[in-house]
Amino acid sequence: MKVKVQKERAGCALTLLIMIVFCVIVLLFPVCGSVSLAGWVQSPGHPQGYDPHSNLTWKKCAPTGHKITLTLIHLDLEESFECEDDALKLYADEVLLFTLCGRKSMKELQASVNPFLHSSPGGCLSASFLADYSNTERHTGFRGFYTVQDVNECMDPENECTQLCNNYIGGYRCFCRPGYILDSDKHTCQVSCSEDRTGSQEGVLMSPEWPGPYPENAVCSYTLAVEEGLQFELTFTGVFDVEKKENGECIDSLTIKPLSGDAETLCGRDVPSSLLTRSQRVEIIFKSDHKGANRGFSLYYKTRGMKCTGPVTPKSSLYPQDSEYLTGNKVTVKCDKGHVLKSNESAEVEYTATCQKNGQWSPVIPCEPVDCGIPELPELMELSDKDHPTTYLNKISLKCANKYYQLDKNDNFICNAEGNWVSESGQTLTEDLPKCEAVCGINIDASFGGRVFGGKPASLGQIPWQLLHRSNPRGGASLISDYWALTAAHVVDGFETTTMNWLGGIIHGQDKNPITIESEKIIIHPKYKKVSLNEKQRNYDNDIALIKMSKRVPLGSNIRPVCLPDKTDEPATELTISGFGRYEEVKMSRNLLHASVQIYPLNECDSLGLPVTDNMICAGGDQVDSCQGDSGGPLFSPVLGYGSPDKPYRLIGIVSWGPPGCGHESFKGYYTKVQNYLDWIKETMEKN
Ligand code: 4AZ
Repeated sequence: MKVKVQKERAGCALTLLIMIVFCVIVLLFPVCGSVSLAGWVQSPGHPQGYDPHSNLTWKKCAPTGHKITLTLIHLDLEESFECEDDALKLYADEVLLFTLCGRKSMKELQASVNPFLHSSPGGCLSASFLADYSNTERHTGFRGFYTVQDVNECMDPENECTQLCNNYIGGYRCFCRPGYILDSDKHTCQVSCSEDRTGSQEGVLMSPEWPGPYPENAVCSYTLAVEEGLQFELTFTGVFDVEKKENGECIDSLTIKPLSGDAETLCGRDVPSSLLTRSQRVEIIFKSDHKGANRGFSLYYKTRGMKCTGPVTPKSSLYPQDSEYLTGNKVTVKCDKGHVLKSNESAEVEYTATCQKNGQWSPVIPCEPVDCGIPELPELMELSDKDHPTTYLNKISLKCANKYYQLDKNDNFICNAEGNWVSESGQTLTEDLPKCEAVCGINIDASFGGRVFGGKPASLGQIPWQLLHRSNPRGGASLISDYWALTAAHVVDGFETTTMNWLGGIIHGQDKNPITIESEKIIIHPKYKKVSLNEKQRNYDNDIALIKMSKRVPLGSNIRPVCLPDKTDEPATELTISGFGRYEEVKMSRNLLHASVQIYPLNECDSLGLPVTDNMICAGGDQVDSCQGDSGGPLFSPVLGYGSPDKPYRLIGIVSWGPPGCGHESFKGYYTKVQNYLDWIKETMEKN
C-alpha cells in the first residue's frame, strides 16, 4: 500500500515535470503558434512502465505545405546490444531515422535525436515500439509530442521567386515589384513592355529603361502594322548593346519577324544596318535573361512604299535588271543553267512575273535542277552507287556486275545542262557507252609444271579457257571472250553447218556436270585449205577457226577466257600446252593435262615433207608433246603458274599438227601462230 502511494506520487511528479518540459519546449519552438494539430505519443503503460510483449505503432502525415515534427521528452527502454530486445524505431517518409533503446536524458534527446525528427513538406512521420518477452527491471518507456507545422517555402531556394515571396499557412505566393508582371510560371517577374503600334507609320521603339541597362527577364513584343502597299524600314540609332556570348550565341536577343520571309535575330554591340522589311506587318521581340547590365537598343521605324526586288526565285535571273521594281512592273524570269521550271513537261526555262502590291512577285514558279535520270544500261553493267542523285552536275560511275568483267573505257559521267549524261571528253553516254568485257587470262592459281603427252593433270579453274569437244571430232578450243572460242580449222572442218556442243569448266573428260556451250557459227579461216584425200598432201597453213556460241558463256572461276597476244609481243621461249588428248601411245586422256614446252626455229623441226609456213610455231618439250585429241587447244604463255593480273595468260598458238605418233624422237609439234590472225579475229568477231 505504501508502495502504491509512493508510486502515484512519483507518477504525478513525473507528469508535472513533463508538462513543464512540454511548455518549455513549446516556448522553445515559436512556430508552435501556427500549429493546427499537436498531440502526444507514448509507450503503453507510460509512465508506470511497459509490460513484456507490449507494442505500439504510430503514424502522422502532414497536409501540403506542412510538415510533422516530433519531440521526444523521455526515453527509458531496456538496454541491449543493437536494441535487439526492446526498441523504438522512428521513420520519416518511410525512411528509418533512429532505432532507440536504453535511457537518454532530455538534453541528449534535444542534441542528437529531436532535430532530425521531422517529415518533408506533405510527408509522414511514424514510430514503432516493440518490447520483448522479459525485463530484468521495469522501464517507464518513452513519451514525445508531435506538431503539424507550416513550411516556410520562401526560405527554400528551390521555390525561389525571382523577386518577392509571401509565405502563408499551407503555401506561398510570388509577387513582383511595380512595373513587372508575374509570368504564367507564377515565379518569374517580367517587365511589362509589350506594345501594339498598329497604324503607326513612324516612331521610335526602345528597350525598357533605355538608355539605362534593361531589366532582367524581359519579354517585350512590339507589333508594327500598316495597310497593304507599305513596308517598314528600321534604322538603329545610338548604342546597340544586347548581351551575347563570346562564341557569338545570343544570351539576350532582339528578333525582327516580318509577316513573310525569315526572322532575323540580333545581339552584340555592333549597330545593325538599316533593314527594309518588305512587310506591312513586323513583330519585334526583345528578350533578356535573369542577369546582365547591357543597355539594349533604340530604333526608328518609318513606312515606305512596297517594292519588289530580285531574285523572283532561287537559281534564276530576271530581266530587265534593276535594284527595285514598282507595283505592276513585269519581268522575265529565266532559270539558271542546268535548271528548268518545276513540274514543266516541256522543260521550259522562262516565264513572266509581276510585282504585287504586297511586294511579292506573282506567279513564282521555282527553278529546279535538270534530272538526267537513271540511264538504261546494257546487261552486266550497273551504277556504282544506285542511290546517287541524278540531277544537274551530279556524277555517276559505272561498273560491271561481277569480277569476271571489266569496263573497256571511262566509267564516269556527269549530268549536263541538257539532261544528258556526258563523259569527261564531252560524249554522251549513249554515243560512247562503255562495254563490260570479260577479264582475260586469269585463273585459279595452283601448282605448276607437267606434261600433256606425259603431262600433268590440271586442277579445276587452273586452265579455265580450255574447252573440249568430247565426241567426234575430239578436240580442244580456247575461250577468248564470253561468246567466242578459237580452235584449229582442221578440228571443225566439215562441221561448219552443225551445232557443236563444247564443254567447259571441267578437268575430267567424263565429267557429269560440265558447262555445255552450243555453237551458233563456225568460221574457218578463208585461206585454210580443206582436207585433201591424200594425207601426204595436207596443208595445215591457216589452221585456225572461230566458234561463236549461241548464248553468253556464264563466266565463273572455272570458265573464263584467255587473252590474245599483242601484235608486237616477242614470243616467249617457255610456254604451256594443255588438252584432253592422247597421253600415251593409244590412250585418250580422261584428264585435262598440261605441260611446259619451248619454241624452236621452224627449220629445227621435222615437217616430214609437209609445207611449213610463217603462220606456224614449232614447239616441244622434254619428253612431252601435244597429241591427237589436243588439236584446237591452247599453247599459252607465261608457263602455267607464272601468270598474274599484271601478266595474264595469252593464247600464243593453237595445237595444229605434227609427226604421227606424237612425242616420237623429236617431241615437237606445230601450232598455229595466233599473232598473225589478230586482225582477222577482231574483224570476224565484230561482223558476226
Ligand atoms: C593430231 O593428230 C596431232 N605433236 C596434234 C598435234 C601433234 C601431233 C598430232 C603435235 O591431232
